[in-house]
Amino acid sequence: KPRLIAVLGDQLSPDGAALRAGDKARDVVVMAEVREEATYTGHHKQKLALSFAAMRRFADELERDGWRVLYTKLTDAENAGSLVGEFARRAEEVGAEEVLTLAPGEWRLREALDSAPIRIRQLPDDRFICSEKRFADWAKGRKELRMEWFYREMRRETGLLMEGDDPAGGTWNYDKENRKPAQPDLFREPAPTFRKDALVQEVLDMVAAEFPDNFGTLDGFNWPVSRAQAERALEHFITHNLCDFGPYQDAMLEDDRLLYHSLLSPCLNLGLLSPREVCEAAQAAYKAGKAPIQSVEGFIRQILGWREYVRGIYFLEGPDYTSRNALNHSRDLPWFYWSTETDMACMKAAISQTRDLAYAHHIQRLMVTGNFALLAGIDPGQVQDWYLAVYIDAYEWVEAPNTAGMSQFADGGVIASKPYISSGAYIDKMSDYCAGCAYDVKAKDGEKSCPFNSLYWHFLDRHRDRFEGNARMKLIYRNWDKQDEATRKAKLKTAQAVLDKLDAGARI
Ligand code: FAD
Ligand code: DLZ
Ligand code: SF4
Repeated sequence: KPRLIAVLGDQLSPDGAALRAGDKARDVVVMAEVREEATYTGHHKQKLALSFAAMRRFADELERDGWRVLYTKLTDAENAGSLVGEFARRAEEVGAEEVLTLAPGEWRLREALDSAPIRIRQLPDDRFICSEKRFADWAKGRKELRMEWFYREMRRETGLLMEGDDPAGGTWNYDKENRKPAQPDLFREPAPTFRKDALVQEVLDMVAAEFPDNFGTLDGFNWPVSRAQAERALEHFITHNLCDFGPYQDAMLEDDRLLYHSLLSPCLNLGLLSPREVCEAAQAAYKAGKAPIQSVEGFIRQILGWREYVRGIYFLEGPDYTSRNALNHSRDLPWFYWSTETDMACMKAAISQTRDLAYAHHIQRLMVTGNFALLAGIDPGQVQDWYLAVYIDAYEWVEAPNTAGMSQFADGGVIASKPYISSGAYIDKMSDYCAGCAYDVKAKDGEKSCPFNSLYWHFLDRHRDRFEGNARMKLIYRNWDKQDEATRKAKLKTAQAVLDKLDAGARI
C-alpha cells in the first residue's frame, strides 16, 4: 500500500527524514494550504505569501524530481480546512493507511497530528544541527542552561571555527569587538531582488483577496521562495555583508533598515537552506581571508548557538512554556504596535518597517519593541501573539523562546540571566532615531522625557524583590539608591503618567 509523505509549509527541504524514508515508486507526497494554518495567528500578509509561494514552488520541484504530489490550494473547493483533515482525505483517496512527516515545530500541531483519526508517524526533524535528544542530554543535571556553554559544545562537536581543540583566533566570543553604531553609507550594497514570476504573482493576488485585513503590506515583498533564490541570498550576504556583520550587528539606522543583516531567517526556517551549509559558507569566507573572525564568529554563533539553543529550550520546556508570566505583567499591548501611531521615533521606525517588510533585525526586536513591552509591563502572551504574527520568520519554536524568554523574562530566567532592558541612552548610542524624536533622550523625567528613561527605573523599582539579589544588577540598584529621593520620585511619577496614558489608550 502507498504511504503519504506529508510535507508541512516549513519543511521544504528535499533531504528531510520523511522524504528520505519515502519510496518514489510507491508513496505519495501530500501538501496542503489550509485555513487553520493561515489563521492560528494573524500572520503578516508577506508571511502568508511566502509560505504559499514557497510551498507551491517546492511541490513543483518534487514533481520534477519524480515524486507524485497531491497539492491542495487554499481556495480549492474540496479543501478540508486543516492539515489533519487534508491528510485524512488524501489517505482515503489513495488508499494509504499511514502518514509520515517530520515532527512539526509547534506543540499545537504535534498534538493535533497525534490525535488525528489516521496514523501519522512524526519523525524527528533532522534538519537541525542539534537533535532534541542531544539537547536534553546536554541540559540534564545543569543548574543553568546558558547559551554560551551549549554553543561551545556545538563548536567542538561540529568542528566549526575550531583549530584543533581551540577556537579559531584563540577566543570563543568576539562580542566585545562588535556592538558598534553605524554611519549612513550610500555605497552599501543594496539587497538582491527576487523576480516575481507568475506563481508568486498569483499567490500575492490570492493573499490580497483572501486576507485583506491582515497586518502589513504586500508591495515590498522580496523574499526568496525557492532553493535557487535562497542560494543567491546566501551568496549575496557572504560576498557583500558578512565582512561588516559583526561590528554593526547591533546598530540601527532610520534610513537603512537592513544594514549588514543576512535576511536568511525565513530561508532557514522554511528549510530552503540548511543551518550547516550557511555556517560552512561563512567559515569558508573566513578561511579564504575574505571576512574577519569577529564577523564570522558573531554570525555563526547566531545560527549554531542561538538558533539551535532556543529550539532546544522550546521542546525541553514543554507546551506550557508559552503561557508563563514570571513577572505577572498584565497590561494590554498598546494599539500602536499595529497602527505605528506613536511619537516615539524608535518604536515608529521598528514597527513601520515591520509593517512594510515583515522584518526587523534582532536589536530592533529585542531592545526597541521588546524592551518597551517589558518596561511597560505588557502581558507576555499578547507580546508573543504580536511577534508570532508580524515577522516573516515567525514559527513558534523560535519565536516563543526569543519573546517569552529572552525578551520578556516571562520564563523567570531560563534563557536570560537578567532582563534585557535599557533606558533611551542605549538606543541613542546604537541608532540615529533620537535626533528626530518628539521626546528628549537626555531628559530623565517630565512630559518630554524619553519614555524609556522613566519606565526603566519604574521596572527596576517595581521588581526590586526579584532582581536586587542578581549579581549582574547590583550596580544598577546601587545607582538608583544613590539618586536623591526627589529625583527618584520624579522619574516614577513620569513613568506612571506614561503607563496611565497607555491604559487610557492615549497617544504616546
Ligand atoms: P541575522 O542577524 O543575519 O542573523 C543570522 C541568523 O541567525 C538568522 O537568520 C537566524 O536564523 C539566526 N538567529 C539570530 N539570532 C537568533 C535568535 N535570537 N534566535 C534564533 N535564531 C537567531 N528569529 C526567527 O527566526 N523567528 C522568530 O520568530 C524570531 N522572533 C524573535 C522575537 C524576538 C522578541 C527577538 C528578540 C528575536 C527573534 N528572533 C526570531 C531572532 C532574530 O531576531 C531573527 O532571527 C533575526 O532578526 C532574523 O534576521 P536575519 O536573518 O537578518 O538575521
Ligand atoms: C505558516 C504556515 C501557513 C501560513 N500556512 C501553512 C499551510 O497552509 N500549510 C502548511 O502545511 N503549513 C503552513 N504553515 C506552516 C505551519 O504552520 C508550520 O508547519 C507550523 O507552524 C509548525 O512550525
Ligand atoms: Fe526612542 Fe527615546 Fe530616542 Fe525617542 S528619545 S527615539 S523614544 S529612545
